[in-house]
Amino acid sequence: ENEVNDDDDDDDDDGFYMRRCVEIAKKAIGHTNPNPMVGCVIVKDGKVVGEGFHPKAGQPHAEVFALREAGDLAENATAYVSLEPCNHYGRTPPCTEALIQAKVKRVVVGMVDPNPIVASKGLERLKDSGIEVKVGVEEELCKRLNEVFIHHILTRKPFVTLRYSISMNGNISDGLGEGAVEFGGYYSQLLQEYDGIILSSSSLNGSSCLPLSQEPQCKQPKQIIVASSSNSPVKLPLLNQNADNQPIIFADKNTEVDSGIARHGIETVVLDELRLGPILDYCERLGLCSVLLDVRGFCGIFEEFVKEGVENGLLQKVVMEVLPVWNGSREAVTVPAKNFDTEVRRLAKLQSRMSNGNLLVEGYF
Ligand code: AOF
Ligand code: ZN
Repeated sequence: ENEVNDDDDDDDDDGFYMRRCVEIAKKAIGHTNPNPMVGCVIVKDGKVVGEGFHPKAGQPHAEVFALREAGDLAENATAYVSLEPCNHYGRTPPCTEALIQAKVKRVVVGMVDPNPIVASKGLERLKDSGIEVKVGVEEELCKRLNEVFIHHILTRKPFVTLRYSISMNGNISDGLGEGAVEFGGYYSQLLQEYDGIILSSSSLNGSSCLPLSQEPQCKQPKQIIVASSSNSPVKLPLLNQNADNQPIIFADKNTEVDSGIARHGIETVVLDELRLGPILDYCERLGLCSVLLDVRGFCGIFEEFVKEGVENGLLQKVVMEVLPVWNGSREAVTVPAKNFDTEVRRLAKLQSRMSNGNLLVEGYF
């Protein structure tokens, strides 16, 4: 017979409050890099007495805000944190000391901090001071929340997601599905999440503006425009009118770039050979921790990028939108797959959901 005990109830509660941590951590989506998104909830006698999240690098950590709100009620309370509390002096002092000083009784942690300067030292410090510590509650959820942070802190390379839309017969579509850029649409969410977006100049020609998020006052990713000489010339009207978020253009020696672009102070980087690797290195130097490789109709250069990205392990994730259309046009193209070094590669953690009548499928390389 199954025994039901108090421990099981505790586990349920722990999961509940940890999911709340993740929910509030997401309030800072797109704003914390290079830091993680972290949420903290302080619970005393079954009641939430404090909540906090990390808003931005340089600002206090989640625990600090939650402890401030809880005040004296933090004594003998349980603190839930989606990421192991830090034990180092960085831009801010250690959260372990703040928790110890506040005399919390128990700390429940979603995941160990992969940052080598923290990596379990925070947990040890808490245990050494007599606090009860539990680790790994809703761990998968917490890891997904910080997939960019985990990858970036361990590799010092941007987390790269390949995004495209396809028809039911497997052709790449140059349009986005309905509702994708609307408030709450999946594409508009991606734009909020990612630090940078790589687009081909050919996918922009003809459109009067870049596919920016339509959400008011939200952050926009840095736009990286790849202008291969095999595509049409890059023209000025396509560029962003917003002076503090100008795009960067990557061109090859033969690309025709409108002279007005330089006059407007828009940076153009000329590479001998347009390759994904060097562009991502440049993104890293700009401080972009995550980059969306946004494919709108396959042009030659993006075909090369996908091949290079898959073969050299530069891509981490795929987001594919399946549109309810059959594309039988002459120009229809498919996702490049032939002549890859590795013939079949299994993606991990496949997930799918509907978004405005379109099917979204995500997976990890
Ligand atoms: C936490 N809670 O809310 C955050 C943590 O430069 P600092 O002081 O902001 O430290 C950044 C590092 O601290 C970051 O790389 C990560 O390891 C940890 N972030 N830790 O306990 C938080 N943002
Ligand atoms: Zn901290």
